Amino acid sequence: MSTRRPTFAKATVGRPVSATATVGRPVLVERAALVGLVTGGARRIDAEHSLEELAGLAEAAGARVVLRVLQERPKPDPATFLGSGKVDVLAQAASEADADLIVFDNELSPAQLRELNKRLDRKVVDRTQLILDIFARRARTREGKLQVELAQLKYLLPRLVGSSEALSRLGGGIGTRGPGETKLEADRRRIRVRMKTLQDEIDIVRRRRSQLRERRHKVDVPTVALVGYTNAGKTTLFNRLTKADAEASNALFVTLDPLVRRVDLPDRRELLLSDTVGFIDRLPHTLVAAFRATLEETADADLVLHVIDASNPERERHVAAVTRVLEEVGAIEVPRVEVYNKIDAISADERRRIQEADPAALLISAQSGAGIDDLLDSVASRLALDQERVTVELSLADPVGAERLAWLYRHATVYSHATMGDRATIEADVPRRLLPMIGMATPDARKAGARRG
Ligand SMILES: Nc1nc2c(ncn2[C@@H]2O[C@H](COP(=O)(O)OP(=O)(O)OP(=O)(O)O)[C@@H](O)[C@H]2O)c(=O)[nH]1
Ligand SMILES: [Mg+2]
Repeated sequence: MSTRRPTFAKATVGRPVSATATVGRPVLVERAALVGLVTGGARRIDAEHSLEELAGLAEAAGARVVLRVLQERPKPDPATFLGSGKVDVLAQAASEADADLIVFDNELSPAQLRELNKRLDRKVVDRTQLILDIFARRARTREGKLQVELAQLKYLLPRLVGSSEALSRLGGGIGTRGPGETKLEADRRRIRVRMKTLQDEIDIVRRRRSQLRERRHKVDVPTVALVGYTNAGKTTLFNRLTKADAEASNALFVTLDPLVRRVDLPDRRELLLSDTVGFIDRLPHTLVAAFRATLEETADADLVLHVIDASNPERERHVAAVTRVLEEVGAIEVPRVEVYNKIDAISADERRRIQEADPAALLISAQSGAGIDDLLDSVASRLALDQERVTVELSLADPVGAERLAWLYRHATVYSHATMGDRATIEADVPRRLLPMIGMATPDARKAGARRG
């Protein structure tokens, strides 16, 4: 026993766990220690939430979390990330918790990764590698697999330099799925060649996709894309709207490959709805790049439904992360509706707060079906092609005025909103057939009126 006591708190400590795989062969579940850093200026609570999310990622990758460590430091140590002394303490704590895998909540530099591998004498992976691993596990389609492999190789390439020792430590399990061992041992040149091949194949798939997309445009069926943070409930909503049966579960990154299905609208028109890969805070850049083609489909949609888990205390951070990715893939200009899901799991007060903060927000429960009819109505009106730009004056003191204001935010696209005392002037695009809802005549009625007068 060392005389130095670890200063880290342990999450769970127990015997090595084994689970039974579906084939009946016992497999060893990797025991993971999670390590986060609170740097100067950052809030501890944010780092805690991030570590919590990392635990969800580790579980999605098939590991069991046995230790959590949060270290405060003005900035990461360039050589050891944690600082030399703390690495020793971590090594001790990890051995006491019987961890065989150490996961860092940040992206480690190639040098840090090498050093930590050596000093900790265990497999070390960072957040990026963990996410890449989950994607490698989940990719089902050829395109998905190509994209993940490309991202993994991009990540691996700079880490190959003189790292044969670190690489030889990689056994099976997290951080090693995807490119096989022979590829890991291959030299950089061979990896570059493979990357080029992958990119070419992805380009072919991508061209086919864009042809399909053009064909969809020709038939003039509007497309609506579901986007959102991982686990927000996109697939549950997709299944409800399309009566499909795609896999939805509480694990992170369940959906990777895009799905497109038809949805019938209440006004008898139809639309194509797509479900796609979820986003996450600090989504590895290699993945955004590899999944660019998939994500860019979003930029081509007529409407984006941004699904938000209203019950998650971190929802604002999630919204910000999704907005960043939308910007990155050029989808920020597409008309977007925020859909707050899981309202069955929040209080009435909370629901009111969300609605007050964003009058255009739609509140739903994909699980119970609450708010779904409203959502469909709202989507139908926003997709209505025959819109008319109108300026409406409303008295907010009058209940009818307040009701119309709420209606406008849900069914029209509001461009400007000016208030003076209790009067509001709204400029908005309103579907023509819905003009009577705000007390205006439809164009047909106006023509008829003109003929009479
Ligand atoms: N309470 C509640 N849970 C919900 C609701 N909608 C979805 N969920 C649950 O949230 C979890 C995630 O749902 P998914 O539909 O898989 O979420 P996703 O956004 O597709 O997730 P990924 O594909 O993994 O990014 C599942 O356990 C669902 O059962 C809801 O309205 N209320
Ligand atoms: Mg999903």
